[in-house]
This record gives sequence, C-alpha cells and structure tokens, in this order.
Amino acid sequence: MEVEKTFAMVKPDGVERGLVGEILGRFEKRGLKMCALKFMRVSRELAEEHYGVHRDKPFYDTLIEYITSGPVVASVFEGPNAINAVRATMGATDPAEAAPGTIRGDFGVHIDHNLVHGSDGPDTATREITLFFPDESL
Ligand code: 3AN
Repeated sequence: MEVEKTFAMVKPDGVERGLVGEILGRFEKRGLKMCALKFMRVSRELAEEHYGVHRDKPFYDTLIEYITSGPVVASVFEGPNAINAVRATMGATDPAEAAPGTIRGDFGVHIDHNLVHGSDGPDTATREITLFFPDESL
C-alpha cells in the first residue's frame, strides 16, 4: 500500500467543544503519524481558497462563516492509504448520516458543524498541505 500524506483540520466547533485531543488521537491511534500541527485562525482569504470548489454551492457563505468563526487546528498525517484512512475515521460528511464509531457519527448531528475536514484525494491533499503549511517542506 502506498504511503501518503493527507491534510486534516479540526474545525472551529471541534476546538470550541474541546475535542482536539479526541479527534487527533483517533488518527494517531489508527496508526497514522502526525507530521505537522498548527493552532491557527483561518482568514477569509484562506477560507475562500480552501473552499474554492464550493463557490457556487448554496451553502458556500455558511461554510466560509463557519470556518472563519474561531480557531482551528491544522495538521498533516502520514501513513499507508492515509487519505482514505482519515476519511473513513471522520465518517460521512453529514454527521446525521455518519456511522457510530466515526468522529462525526460519535460527536455530531448537523452538517453545518461537522467537526473535522480531511483531504478527499491525492491532488487535494498536496494542494491543502501547501495552502496551510506553505513554509514547511512536507
Ligand atoms: P467533506 O468535508 O466530507 O470532504 P465536502 O468536501 O463535500 O465534504 O464539503 C466540504 C464542506 O462543505 C463539508 N465539510 C461541510 O462542512 C460543507 N458541506 C458539504 N455539503 C454540504 C451541504 N449539503 N450543506 C451544508 N454544508 C455542506
């Protein structure tokens, strides 16, 4: 299996609710290796770049408001099949549909506040890692 790097972010509701350790701990316990970590505020500019693909969606404005509403924790995890491993650990995008045992299935009920983000493919992972960790050679 290919060793990959992926970008994962605890969103403002996860930080606000004190779930940073719980969420990152699940990725670590899964066997992924943390290789970058940053507590930060997402600027409007960064949010618009990060969510550019969703610009025409009806939930775009809500999404930008939400991600800039408080600090987040940005991270990079590495391991075999890391992109899918992180996504499977997060659960379905809509917490109301996410399976119990996943992060969203255990801690969320609303799609507007779904706690966590993980890259959805290799190109997205590279783009998001560069976007959030521009000064590091990862
Ligand atoms: P994921 O975060 O699971 O990769 P994406 O990339 O499809 O999901 O969507 C990015 C973010 O946009 C989601 N994390 C969620 O916060 C928001 N989002 C996606 N679909 C909806 C929707 N139908 N209604 C409201 N927000 C949505």
